[in-house]
Formats: sequence, structure tokens, C-alpha cells
Amino acid sequence: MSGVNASNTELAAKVLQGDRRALARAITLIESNRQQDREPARLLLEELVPHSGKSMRVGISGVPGVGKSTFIEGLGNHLIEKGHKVAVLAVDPSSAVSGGSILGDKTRMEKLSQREEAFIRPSPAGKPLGGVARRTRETMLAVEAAGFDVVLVETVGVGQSETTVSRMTDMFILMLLPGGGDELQGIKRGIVELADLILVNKADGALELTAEQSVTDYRKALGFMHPRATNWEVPVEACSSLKGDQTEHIWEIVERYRESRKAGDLIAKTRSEQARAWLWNEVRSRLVEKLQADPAVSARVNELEEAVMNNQLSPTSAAEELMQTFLESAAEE
Ligand SMILES: Nc1nc2c(ncn2[C@@H]2O[C@H](COP(=O)(O)OP(=O)(O)OP(=O)(O)O)[C@@H](O)[C@H]2O)c(=O)[nH]1
Ligand SMILES: [Mg+2]
Repeated sequence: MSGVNASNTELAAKVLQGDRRALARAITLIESNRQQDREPARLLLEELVPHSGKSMRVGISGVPGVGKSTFIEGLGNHLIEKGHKVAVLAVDPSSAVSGGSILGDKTRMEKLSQREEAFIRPSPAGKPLGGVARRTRETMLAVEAAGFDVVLVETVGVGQSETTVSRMTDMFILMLLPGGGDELQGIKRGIVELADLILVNKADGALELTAEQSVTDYRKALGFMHPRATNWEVPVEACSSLKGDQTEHIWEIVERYRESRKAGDLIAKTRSEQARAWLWNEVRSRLVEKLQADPAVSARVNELEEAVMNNQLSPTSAAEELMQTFLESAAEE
């Protein structure tokens, strides 16, 4: 295996120097589904992790078409002008179904995608949310090791993916459309509660006044909700990603948020908790993977599933039997 280690170390060194092609190769390795890539990917990450963590991690969510990519294009270019290096990642659980990816075409980020100081990576395709999230999290560590100091994670606001992204970022921005009213545009209350900043986008042209009204409504509604973070009142702002005239103001809010986390080292604390949760996620998914691959379990699983489906056996008893079968079989190995 020494060959693997040597080439890994070489690749890691290049990533640490900020070599974009090496970074792309590293991420391809991280995202790979091939069994033989798993160990090299793990070793590579081990080399990169000590150099990760030096970025501001911002999640950006909202319904399809709200303007996330347009916003990121504007913000990203603005940040580069200010001297930052910006990585854009995506978590798109729907790509497994549609085959595409929210960031697949890069057309909404035309300028940004051409910048040396930007790195745009679409969502890994064809995996369930758990798999996508794991790769994105690891990719985030790789881009940080390569020197990107702002990581923007775009996710489409359709359900679980927001929670996932909020668990890998320091700040979570929710983008809404003007005129949502009380129902918050069908976005679940729980998702609004994840937000550290709410932007009502498309506040331009005919929608400008509606957007202002929505801002007032959301501010009122938020008054009754519990903010996610301590010492932080969730701002609600109108903006037009197309015009981009609020970009500086919005970034100031992000910096103010970061500032508000300094006392008590809250970002570091949250990250530690996120890492701990991640560890247990990994353990859970590996245990299930091992269990499902176990031949003794495979021999019994159909019969037990059927018994549960026909109400002949409770799921609890069936799970108990599967666990027993698994543990006995594992002990014999
Ligand atoms: N008028 C107006 N249109 C906007 C604004 N922001 C985005 N759009 C338009 O809205 C459409 C969708 O924008 P995107 O940035 O692709 O939206 P998105 O949220 O990334 O969409 P998905 O990635 O598909 O979830 C495009 O036609 C944009 O030009 C805005 O501030 N004002
Ligand atoms: Mg998009």
C-alpha cells in the first residue's frame, strides 16, 4: 500500500499549494463510488484535515428558482474583489432522480466560474442525501485545505437537505420570494427556524413593493419564533440578486454574525458538535452497511421483512432477531 500513500502525499501536497487540478482530482477521489478508492480517499483526507477549517462556511437555501445561484454569482465576485477565495459547493438530493444537478450548467455563475479565485463544484450525482452530504462535507474540508476561505453551499429548498446543510455550515441563509404570506410559501416552519438570515429576493421591478411588504410580514412572524443562535436576532432583508446592490450590506451581516459568535468561541463549539454528530452518522451508516452485507443476515432478511409486512411479527422483534443474527455471525468471523 506504500505506493498509494506516496501518491496520496504528493496529491495532498499539491492541494495544499492551491493547485486547482490537484484539488479537482482529490475531490473526484473523495466522491468516487469505487470500493478500491475508499482507502486512498480516506488517507488523503487524513492529510488534508489538519489544514482545513479556516473558512467561513455559509449555507444558502431556497425553493427552486428563488435566485440562489444568481445571488452566489454576485456575492462570489464581490468577495473575490475583496481578496477572498470562494468555493461553491452544492447539495442536491434530487440529482439522483433528475440526473442533473442544480449547479450542473454553471450558467448562472458565468463570471464566477471563470475566476481563478473561485472553485465551483456541482453536487455529487446519483446518491441518496446521506451520501451526497458526506461527500460535500469532505469536499468542503479539501477546498479549505486548498486555501479557499469562504465556502458557499447551495441547496435546493425542498425538505431534508436544508437540515443537512445547516449541520455542516456556520451560518444558514434562507432565500424567499416576495409575497409568500403567512404560509411562508409552503416552507416548513422548521426550516425557517434554521435560518440565521432571511433574504426576500427579487425585490426589483414590479415585485419591489411586495418584497418590502414580505419583509415586514416575516419580521413580524419571526418575532414569535425562537432564533437558532444565541445573541443573534435573525435579520430579514429585501434584495435583488439581479441588481446586486445589497451584496455588500448582506456580507456585512454575515461578518456581524461571525463577530457575534466570537465571544465564547461559538463557531468552534458548533463545529465540534457537528463533527461529533458526523462521527455517529458515519458509525450508523457503516453498521447498517455491514449488517446488510452479512451473509447470515441476508439469509434471513426476506423472511423477516415479509413477516413484518404481513403483521405476523413486530418490527421490534424482527430488528432484534436481525441484530442477534448479525452479532453471532460477526463473532464467528
Ligand atoms: N427579477 C429578478 N430575477 C431574478 C433575481 N435573482 C434571480 N432571478 C432570476 O430567477 C431565475 C432563477 O435564478 P437562479 O439563480 O437560477 O435560481 P436558483 O435558486 O439557483 O434555482 P435552482 O438552482 O434551480 O434551485 C433566473 O431566471 C434568474 O435570472 C432577482 O433578484 N430579480
Ligand atoms: Mg441554482
